[in-house]
Amino acid sequence: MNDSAAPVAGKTGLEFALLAEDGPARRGLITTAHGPVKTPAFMTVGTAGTVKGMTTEQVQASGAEIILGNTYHLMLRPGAERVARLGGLHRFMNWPGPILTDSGGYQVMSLQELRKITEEGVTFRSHLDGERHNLTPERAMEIQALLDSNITMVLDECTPFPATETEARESMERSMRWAARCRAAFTQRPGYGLFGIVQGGVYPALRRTSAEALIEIGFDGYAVGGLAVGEGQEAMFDVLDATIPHLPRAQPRYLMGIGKPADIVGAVQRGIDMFDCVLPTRSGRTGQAFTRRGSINLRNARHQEDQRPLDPDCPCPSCSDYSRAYLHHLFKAKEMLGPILLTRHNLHYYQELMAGLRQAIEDQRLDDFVAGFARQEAEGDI
Ligand code: PRF
Ligand code: ZN
Repeated sequence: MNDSAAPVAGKTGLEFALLAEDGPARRGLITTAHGPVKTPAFMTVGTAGTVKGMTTEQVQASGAEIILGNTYHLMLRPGAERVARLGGLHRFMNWPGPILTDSGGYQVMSLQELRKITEEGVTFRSHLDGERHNLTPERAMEIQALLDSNITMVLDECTPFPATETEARESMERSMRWAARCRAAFTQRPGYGLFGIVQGGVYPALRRTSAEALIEIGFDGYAVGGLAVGEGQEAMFDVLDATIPHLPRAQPRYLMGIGKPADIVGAVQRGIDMFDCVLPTRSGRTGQAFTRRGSINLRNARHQEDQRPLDPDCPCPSCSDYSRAYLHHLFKAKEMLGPILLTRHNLHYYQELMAGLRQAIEDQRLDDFVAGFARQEAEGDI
């Protein structure tokens, strides 16, 4: 504990308590209107009002405290106004805990071929029925309020990679103008917050300018966007090293769309508090499992008569109740239980990793924990 342990009331009503530090790494607690979130936290992705293949009870049992929803998908189907009439996203999907929603800009750019960015916002055609839609900073705030999102993200542009410094600057500057419009349109409520998103590509000076512009506007937390777009882990860590020192110590930091277990570990060491990624759920559906000895594919023939659990050190029911041979069979037979059991395991793996990181920071032994993590991953599956 140190003198910053008392909760810091965010400018718009989200509290963040910094409980312990180990070098740049932090152990904290975010308090939302729908409950607390221990950090460093991994947010399970529930894009379209569901964590694919999982009941919310299974998501909770994995140790997840907060899930992520997507403005883009929910505005198209079933529609934000409809979700609001049905009592908000928590009630609609039976998830009582905190929800963070991404703002839609990133999903429009990555999922839509027919899209146009102007100063006003993004125009695109629905991938469902071809209908035209407009997403402005103001509408992105309105949609996330209708969903009843606890943590709202500003509308931004994830600058494509590679980009010249001029391209990255122009893109970042527009995202900063959008961030100011989002802040002006966001309605403050206790237990709810708005996060800004740092952009600037791989250019340290642009990242610093972006961080300073957001701090000047004032947010409850700060995300680092525009990464995991093909730059590689070393360049990503370089961007974090150039960005994090310019972010406020007393507020949460969120690395968007990251990542592999080793990416998360390195980012926590550098001072990131929150993550989200489709990897545990998406790869669970294709037969890829994350284990303490690296990742393995259950479709591989070497598992066909292997009676051992997927990961002997994992406490999850997919590992205690089923063999690798059975999981292999489910994937070969294209049975839906395969993706369900593997997604559940992967979610447990990610949450166990975060719990290990949190405990190591509390105990001031993060370096030892990271060394052990790397050693085990390198040993491989035996
Ligand atoms: N912006 C938003 N969401 C995101 C990203 C971003 O830059 C990324 C980075 N690839 C993932 N999700 N709004
Ligand atoms: Zn397991």
